[in-house]
Amino acid sequence: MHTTTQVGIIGAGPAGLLLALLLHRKGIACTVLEQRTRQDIEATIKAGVLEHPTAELLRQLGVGARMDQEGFVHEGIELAFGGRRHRIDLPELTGGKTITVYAQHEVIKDLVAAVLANGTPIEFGVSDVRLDGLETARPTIHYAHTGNARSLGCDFIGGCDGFHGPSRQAIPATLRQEHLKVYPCGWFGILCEAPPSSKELIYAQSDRGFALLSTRSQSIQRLYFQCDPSDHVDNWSDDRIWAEFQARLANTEGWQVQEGRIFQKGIIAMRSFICETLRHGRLFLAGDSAHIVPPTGAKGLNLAAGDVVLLANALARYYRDDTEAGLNEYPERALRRIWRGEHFSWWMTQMLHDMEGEDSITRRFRRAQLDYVVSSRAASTALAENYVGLPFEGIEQI
Ligand code: RFL
Ligand code: PHB
Repeated sequence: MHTTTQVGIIGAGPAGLLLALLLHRKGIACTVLEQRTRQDIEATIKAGVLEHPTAELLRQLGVGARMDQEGFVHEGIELAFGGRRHRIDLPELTGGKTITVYAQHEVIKDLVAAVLANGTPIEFGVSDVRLDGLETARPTIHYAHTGNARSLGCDFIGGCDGFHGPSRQAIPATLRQEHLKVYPCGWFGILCEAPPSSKELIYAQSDRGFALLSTRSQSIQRLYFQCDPSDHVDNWSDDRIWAEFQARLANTEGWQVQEGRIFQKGIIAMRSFICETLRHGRLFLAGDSAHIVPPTGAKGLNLAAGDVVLLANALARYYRDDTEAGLNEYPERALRRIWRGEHFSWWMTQMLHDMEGEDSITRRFRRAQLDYVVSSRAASTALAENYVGLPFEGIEQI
């Protein structure tokens, strides 16, 4: 079966779903193709922190109601080292901006419901996705659905299929400009039933490595600690996990991590990756398909949102003014924000993690940097303004 649309979007993650909503507002038709089931994407545990501009974008798109009801606005984060916590006051340092803690799979539920409600088709459970004719005016996405061969003819393809998807791979390797840094550590993440240990997120640096206390609700907490990326969750009993958190968050302030039943465990790798070739003919990459950050800066989903605001505006300009000028500018404009987010994520990571094989001077530099960040208003401000998120370019045109 062959169908047609204006923009074919591959991937129903934050990038693909937000792009679909933004295009609908501009009167541009699209179809979203997703390899997993709706249940699966609505249950996958990923991000938790939404930047100020991302939360605003969700509100502007009419999908912020549940976030405002069930999410948590945080006005600070804490950096813990040397047995003490140091608060970074976000609104005070950024002219009133905050972050919102609201789980990515809840954002996905809200976005899927809104995309379907406005009549944009999402085909779940597709397989064998193949991109064709990218350098022609009418590219095609070939795929299979419930065993049947299908194709979607479109004017443009939004490659929003994450790091492992086929879109980036459809750009010839000789044309792709890529940058990769693999970190010698990973994150061990858990979800547990416990009350919050702290009112705000704690990013902790210790002699045993990094740990992060985050939250999901008054009764569910999200915690991470730095681990060997080749380690396995089966090596970590619940007792061993809690002993590690207690050791890394040991302090002289008389508070303790609240323990509880652990119901989810996982290990993630950490890398910085950028494919600067965001456009190939009629294919445009956005989100994790083009760039990955280590999670320390809480930037991945937020960068994806910034990309699709620019991409939707460029596509709208194409249909409105019959010009490719906006589309031609998309890579350069998007890459400015992407590189800023990449650098911030790397900076937070190197400041807070012990890296294998590092020398004693590097370790001492880290402490000197942490001391400076919490004691200088200029340095705290630099952290705060990046953490709450720099403004999305083109947001006024959505
Ligand atoms: P996604 O979310 O990976 O979505 C891509 C979608 O494409 C589908 N797909 C395909 N569909 C059709 N055909 C194919 N062949 C396909 N191949 C793949 C996939 O099934 C999927 O549904 O990419 P997107 O939309 O670019 O969004 C990126 C974000 O998901 C990611 O950057 C964040 O989760 C990163 N991240 C965080 N970001 C933040 O902004 N704040 C945070 O606090 C934060 N914390 C995190 C994070 C990521 C984490 N993990 C698990 C990597 C914490 C963690 C632990
Ligand atoms: C989360 O709550 O999952 C989370 C919070 C902060 C980060 C990364 C992840 O930097």
